[in-house]
Amino acid sequence: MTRSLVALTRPVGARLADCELTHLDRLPLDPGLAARQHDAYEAALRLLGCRVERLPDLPEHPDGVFIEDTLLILDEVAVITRPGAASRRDETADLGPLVEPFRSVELLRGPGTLDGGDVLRVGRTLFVGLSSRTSEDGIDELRHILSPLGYTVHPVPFSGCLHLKSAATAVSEHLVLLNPEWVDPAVFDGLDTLPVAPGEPFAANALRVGDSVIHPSAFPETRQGLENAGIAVLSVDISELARAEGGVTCCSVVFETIDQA
Ligand code: CIR
Repeated sequence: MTRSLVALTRPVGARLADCELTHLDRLPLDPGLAARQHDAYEAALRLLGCRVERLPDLPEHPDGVFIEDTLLILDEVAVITRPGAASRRDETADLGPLVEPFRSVELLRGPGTLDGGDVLRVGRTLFVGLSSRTSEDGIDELRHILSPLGYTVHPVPFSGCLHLKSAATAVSEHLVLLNPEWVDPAVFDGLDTLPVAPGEPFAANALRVGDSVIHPSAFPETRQGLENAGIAVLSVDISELARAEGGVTCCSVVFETIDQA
């Protein structure tokens, strides 16, 4: 029996330029360049030990590449979400059979909504952002599924960005990288916090893989802060995906699996 890391991804779709945008102005967007950056992102996941499994393209869904919003995978269970943007709701349609080989599957049925980008796990605590995509009802439904498994679910108010994990991510089991302008550090009472560098407001989105993080190369000062805190950083250029309001967490769902030898 060996434990290994799996990263589920989706390809960049040809319609990426028609993506949802909430806090950003629409800029020209080259899906070809985004796809090449996405290839390099997947290579970074492999470098950190993940087996990357690309799920099918969703040609009708401009935001399909941002798989994180559609799926949570915890040790015990997978939860298929009910995304808050109507244009994204059907991105979950094919997920059940794709995820069943890895976990038992639960489904958020609504009427509430929840995007995976709002769910920050630290140990057995889930901090869940209350956002334009994630409602109180969605959080309640998630709590109903996860409380019996021993998870505590905390709603978290924040502002200034699309998802909670644009404002804060866990870069180790006890350290949260955050933008204190967007989320109150007191939310993470009992954990250590590290602020992003001044002038790099979008730098709080880091993807933890094992003992390292993948982090956008656009934020070198925050990278320095992470390294000073003892975190190993692998930088990737995701500038084109960032124009679609995407970050490094939202392009994959990473989890541990046990392979029977
Ligand atoms: C959206 O607005 O839904 C996409 N354009 C971006 C989603 C980014 N997802 C994430 O940060 N978890």
